[in-house]
Amino acid sequence: MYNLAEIPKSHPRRKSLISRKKIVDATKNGLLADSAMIAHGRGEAFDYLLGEKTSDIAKLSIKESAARLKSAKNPVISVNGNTAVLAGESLIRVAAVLRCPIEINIYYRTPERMEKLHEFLKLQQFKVSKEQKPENWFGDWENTVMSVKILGKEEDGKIIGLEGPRSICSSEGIEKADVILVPLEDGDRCEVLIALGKEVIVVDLNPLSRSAQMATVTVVDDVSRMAELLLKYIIQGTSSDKNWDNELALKEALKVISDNAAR
Ligand code: PTJ
Repeated sequence: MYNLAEIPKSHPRRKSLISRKKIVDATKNGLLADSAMIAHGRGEAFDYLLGEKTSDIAKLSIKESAARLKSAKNPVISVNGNTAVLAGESLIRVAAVLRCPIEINIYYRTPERMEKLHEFLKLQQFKVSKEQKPENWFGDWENTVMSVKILGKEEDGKIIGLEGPRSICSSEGIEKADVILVPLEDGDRCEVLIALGKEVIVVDLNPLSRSAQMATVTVVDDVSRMAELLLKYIIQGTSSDKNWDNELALKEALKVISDNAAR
């Protein structure tokens, strides 16, 4: 695999190559599920069709997500392996601004992966705490970032309606949450969370996936691009559309794909 320094800054697919490298390295380090690369490749294919940029409808969905997360009583950000590696730092910034926890919740659950992802996110948290605070955000950045709880290992909660290890969660995180951001989610967990009365915000490059179809708000965009914009919109402040029509948003995303394909 190439060295990042070898990719020219002007390379048209530089961002995509950097993401690939992150996924490859994290796989070698045991952070990711065996099928993480398959999931990433599937995402890449859709991103190609979306023009590798955040569409107008995705921007609108991110604004809606920002408003719902900001007005939630107990928001939580659920993070799996791919999300931690591609957007961990950005989502720690989002959690800091929202003052909400991050929960590591993985599909292919092993104690080793939980431990490694926890360590990885703690390191990222420390790194983010040393950065300049985001533009237009006021407060003590270092302390706010370091106060973000990284949950998941306690395994003291349950997602009622799911069987086996996938039902395990944190009582302080997903179990208690009213609004959950779950990038790269699996369809039946999304369905169960909705049935429990929670609002579920899904990020998925595939508008046809079951989770995309099941979510309260679906953002059809790459998780790393989405996370950066989400931070901006939360700080700016956006208002929620009480009549949000997710089906319409998904149709718009499909239209972006078909318009791009017809060019
Ligand atoms: O870390 P774990 O154990 O929780 O496992 C995580 C993966 C992603 C491996 C697991 O959840 C899985 O197998 O997912 P699927 O069923 O392959 O679904 C992944 C979905 O995420 C697909 O619909 C992809 O289009 C989408 N996707 C992939 N990469 C991205 C993405 N969506 C947004 N941004 C991406 N970068």
